[in-house]
Formats: sequence, structure tokens, C-alpha cells
Amino acid sequence: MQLTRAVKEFARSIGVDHIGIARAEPFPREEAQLRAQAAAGRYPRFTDTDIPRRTDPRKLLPDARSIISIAVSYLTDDSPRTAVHDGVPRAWVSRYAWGDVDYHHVLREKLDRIVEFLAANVSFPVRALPYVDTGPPVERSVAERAGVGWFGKNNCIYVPGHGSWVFLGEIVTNVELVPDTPQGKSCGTCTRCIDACPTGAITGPFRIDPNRCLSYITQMPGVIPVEFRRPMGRMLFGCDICQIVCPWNWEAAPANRPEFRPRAALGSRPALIPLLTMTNSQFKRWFGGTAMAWRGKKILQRNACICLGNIKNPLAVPPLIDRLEHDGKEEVRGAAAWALGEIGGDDAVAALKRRLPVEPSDYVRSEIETAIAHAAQA
Ligand code: B12
Repeated sequence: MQLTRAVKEFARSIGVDHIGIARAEPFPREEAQLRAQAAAGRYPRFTDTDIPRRTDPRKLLPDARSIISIAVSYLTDDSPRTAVHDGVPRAWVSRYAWGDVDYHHVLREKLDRIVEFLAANVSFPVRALPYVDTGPPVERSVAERAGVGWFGKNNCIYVPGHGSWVFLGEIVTNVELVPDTPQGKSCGTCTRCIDACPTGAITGPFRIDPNRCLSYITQMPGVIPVEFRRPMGRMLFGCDICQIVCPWNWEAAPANRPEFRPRAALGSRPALIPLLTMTNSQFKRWFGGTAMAWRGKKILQRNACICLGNIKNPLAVPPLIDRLEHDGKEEVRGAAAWALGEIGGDDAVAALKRRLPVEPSDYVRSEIETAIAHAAQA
């Protein structure tokens, strides 16, 4: 009991907003859900595909006794709803990706310090595996079991006072700590998140189709399927809609951690046009070390084209033509063609027609043909 209390106090002293302890026992509901999702072609992207490792902590650490779950708020006052009246077409970036410092590093450092604290306070060899996001554990379910938060219908974990604007991390350890009890709260009858999802990705309470979630779509490799382009709006990276519409989040208190404030050079709503022609060194300066960098420069440029096609600001036409004519990646040229077709106008159409006979990619040629036809109808 004393050790558990001491670990929790230590964690709070290093900026952990909520901490709880779960028993290191299997997660049968999660195992069944992952198997069903895999069978339906909806296995969560960017994750370990070994379901037993994901849902049985003892597959990770045979003598695991406890899982220490932590939540750290990333909410800051720099609201993306703040209007910027400068006439510059700007993106929306989901709050989790604003931070100057990638959250994986921020939480990992805290977890490492908790492991050191544990090792200094027990008399036997401590085995402890810290994870943030990229490891096998089903982190939301760990947090639920550890009493750190409760599941919203949008699938997110809600922590009292902080809403769902928290990152999660955990340590699977052989140290026996006193487990907490789940909070047992629920959303009630509200379905705002399900109703507001622009792509219908939240297929029901606690169910998400990861292939349709705009968070995935904005991070996916290759070509963005046509059906998701307009729903993307000006979403450059990630999506917060199911969290923004949630009443539980309206009164969340911003923790305003400096690490999670937007980088000054970029702000929370980056200007889109400069992204189209950014150099590698600008990409490093603007995005390096943030949670937006891991998918690379081309993904952001492809997304910026789509956003500009949705905003339809004529200022975007010359840089889009530049991408259409000079980008080495067909998914960027294709997105530029689509955007030019959406914006339309003489310059856009002339550029599309110029490119058609010299474009080497079948895929991009088909985008150009569709874009010319679309612009003609408008
Ligand atoms: C892959 C992944 C994604 C994928 C797929 C997401 C998905 N839900 O499948 C994509 C790219 C789409 C994504 C999006 C986002 N993600 Co993500 N993602 C992950 C990752 C790496 C794995 C998720 C996973 O495998 N889930 C497995 C399934 C089985 O769990 P689940 O989807 O949570 O489903 C549970 C519920 O349905 C619940 N449940 C089922 N039935 C019932 C019934 C009842 C009554 C109840 C109460 C619960 C319940 O239990 C299920 C398990 O059985 C985790 C990190 C990790 N290692 O866990 C981060 C993680 C879940 N993501 C996170 C974040 C921040 C996001 C985004 C908010 C980012 C953004 N703004 O764009 C969005 C939110 C989208 C959403 N509404 O869920 C955070 C969540 C923080 C939080 N407060 O919940 C995590 C934990 C990362 C972290 N370390 O902070 N993500």
C-alpha cells in the first residue's frame, strides 16, 4: 500500500495528471474485438498484429503482476477555433499533434523516471516494460481497468477534469502494486460523436472503423480515396471532431504544458500554401521532433493539396500547378490535380490540359481527366 501511494505521489510530482494500477491479467474483451476486427479487415492500423501479445501482459513479461497506467493532458489554450482573419488559407491540425515536442518522448521520459523510482524503492530486481502508443498493450483498456478514465462512445478515454485530451502510457511490471477500480462512468444517451463523424467511422458506441477514421486517412500512405477528400475539409493531420463535439470535453481544464504548445513557426493552424513548396530543411525546422513528422514531408504535402482544394482559395492555384508539374510523388501530383479541378478557373484548367499529354503516371492522368471534367461542369 505504502509503495503504491509513493509511486503515485512521485508520478504526480513529475507532471503525470492521472495514474492508476491495473492487474496484469488478460484482456478477453479486447482479444475478441481485435479478432473480429481482423476478420472484418478492420484491424487497427499502425499496430502490432500479434493479438495474444497485445491482450495478455504475461506474453510480454512472464512474471508481470501490475500495469501502471498514466495519463498526461495535452490541452492548451491555443484553440483551433480561434479565427485568424488574415486571408491566408490555413489548416486544422488535431490538438494531439500541435505540440512542440513529440508526446512519445514526453511520456516515455516520465515512465522511465517512474521505473527508476520503483527500482530504488524495492529490494528485489525490478522488471518493467514502459510503453507509449507504439507498444503492444491496448492502452485505453489498460487505463479503463486502472481507473484512470472511462470509455466514451467515440472510443476515447476520458479523465475527470481533463476530458479525453490526454495521452496514455503504461509500465508492465513484476512489482505487485495495489490495483484501482474502474470508474464505471458512461456517456449516457448522448450520440453527438457518432452523429458528427464526417466519414461515419464511428459505426456505433465503442466501435470504430479505423479504415474510415480521418485520423488514419490523413496519415495513410498513397492516394487518399475520393470519398474522403471533401469530408477532410481543411484537416491536415489527425482529426478531433468526435472529441470537439463531446460535452464532456467542453469544460476540460487546459494544462498548458509548454511541450504541448504549438511551435511558434507553425502555430496551431499552419498556413497551407508554404507547405506545398517547403524544402527538406524547412520540413525539419517546422515539423521535426513533433508528432506530425513521422509520416514524412510528402504526406503533409499531399494533404495540403486536398485541404486547399476544399478551401477553394485562388491564391492556391500557382503552387498547386507547381506540385502538379514538378512533384516526384504521384500521390502528390494526383492530389494537386484533384484540388485544381475543385478550384477550377482558366489557369487551373489550362495547367491540367498542359500536363495531361506529358504526365507519365496512368493514375495521375486519370485524376487530371476527372479534374478537367469536374472543372468544366462547375
Ligand atoms: C491504432 C490506433 C489508432 C488508429 C485506429 C484507432 C482505433 N480505435 O482502432 C487511428 C489512426 C484511427 C487512431 C486515431 C486516434 N487516436 Co489512436 N491509437 C491507436 C493505437 C496505436 C492502437 C489502438 C488499438 O489497437 N485499439 C484496440 C482496440 C481493441 O481498442 P479500442 O479501439 O480502444 O476499443 C475498445 C473500446 O471499443 C472498448 N469497448 C468495446 N466494447 C465496449 C463496451 C463498453 C460498454 C465499454 C465501456 C467499452 C467497450 O473496448 C475496446 C476493446 O475491447 C493506440 C495506442 C495503443 N497501443 O493502444 C492509440 C491511441 C488509442 N490513440 C490515441 C489518440 C489520441 C487518437 C486520436 C484522438 C488522434 C487524433 N486526434 O487524430 C484519434 C481518435 C480516434 C478515435 N475516435 O478513436 C490515444 C488515445 C487517448 C485517449 N484519451 O483515449 C492512444 C491511446 C495513444 C496514446 N498513447 O495516447 N488511433
